[in-house]
Amino acid sequence: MLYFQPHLRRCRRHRRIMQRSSSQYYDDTNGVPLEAGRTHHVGVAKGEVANRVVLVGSSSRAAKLVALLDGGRAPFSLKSHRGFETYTGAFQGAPASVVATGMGGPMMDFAVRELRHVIDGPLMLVRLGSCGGLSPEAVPGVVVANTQGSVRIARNFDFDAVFEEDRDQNYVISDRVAKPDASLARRLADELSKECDVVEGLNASADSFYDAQGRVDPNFRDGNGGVLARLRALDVASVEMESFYLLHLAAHGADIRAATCAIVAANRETGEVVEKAAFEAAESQAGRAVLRALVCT
Ligand code: R1P
Ligand code: URA
Repeated sequence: MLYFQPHLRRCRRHRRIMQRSSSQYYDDTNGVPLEAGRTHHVGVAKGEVANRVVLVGSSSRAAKLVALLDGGRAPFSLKSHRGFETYTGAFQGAPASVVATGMGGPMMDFAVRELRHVIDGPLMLVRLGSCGGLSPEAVPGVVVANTQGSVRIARNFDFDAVFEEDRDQNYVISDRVAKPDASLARRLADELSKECDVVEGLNASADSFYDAQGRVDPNFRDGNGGVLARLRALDVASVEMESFYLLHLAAHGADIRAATCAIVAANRETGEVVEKAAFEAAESQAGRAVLRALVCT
C-alpha cells in the first residue's frame, strides 16, 4: 500500500528556504530536534514526503529524477539550511519523493532518521549514487546493483603506521555485511537491467573519498597503500560513501526496506573515467529504473 500524507502542502512558491519560526532553537534535543514541526536538518514536516523515496547525493541528480516524475515536476520542493533537498510528486500515479542527501555516512544518517520521523507507515528507500569501480566488470558508465549489500571501511584512528608492514591496520573493514531488502534489491537489479548495463555485486562504503578509498596524496601521510587490494580480496565491486549506513539503518529501523545501486564514475584499476554525457544519460536511465522498482514493489 502506498501512503501519501493527506496534508501534503502544495508549495506556494516552487522552491523555498526553510524559515525558523519559534523563538527556541529547536524542540526535543534528545530525540529528533524539531522547529515548528520541521526536522532540524532535513527540514521536512509530516505530510511533505512520500513513503517511497529515492536518495541521491547531488542536487543535479535530484533534478534529473524530478524530471522523470509525472508532469516532469515536483509539486512540493524544499531546500534545508543544512544542504538537504526534498522533492515530492508522483511517478506513474503513485506518490514518490526524491531527496538529495549530500555526501557521507553522517548525512545519510540525518536523512534516514529524519525521514522516518515524519513519514507514517512502511518506508521504502533506494539510493542511486555514483561510485568507483573495483572489479574488472565495473567499468565506467555501468550501474552496480548492490544485491549483496555493503561493507564499511574506515580510518582506524588508534593505529598510525605509515610505512610498517602492518599498515593494513590503519583501516578497518567491517566483518558485517549490511544487507538490502532481498525482494526490493532483486526488483531494482531487474529494472536496472532493462535500462542500462548492470553488474551485481558487493559495495564498500568508505568514511572518506580520499584516504579510505586508497587515493594517494603527497600532502598527507595516510599509509593507505593496501586499501584497494584488501577490498578486492573481499570481492568488492564498487566503492562509495553512503550505502552501508542506509542499509544498516534500514535493518535496524522501524518498517524500513532499502536497496542501493550506483553508477561507476571511474574504474580504479584501469583509471578509465566515464564521459560526462554517458554519466548523465546513465543517471536518467537508472533513475527511471529506480522509480519503477520503488513504485512497483
Ligand atoms: C563522492 O564524489 C560522492 O559520490 C558518491 C559518493 O558516495 C560520495 O557521496 O555518491 P553520490 O554521487 O551519490 O554523492
Ligand atoms: N564516489 C566515490 O565515493 N568514489 C569514487 O571513486 C567515485 C564516486
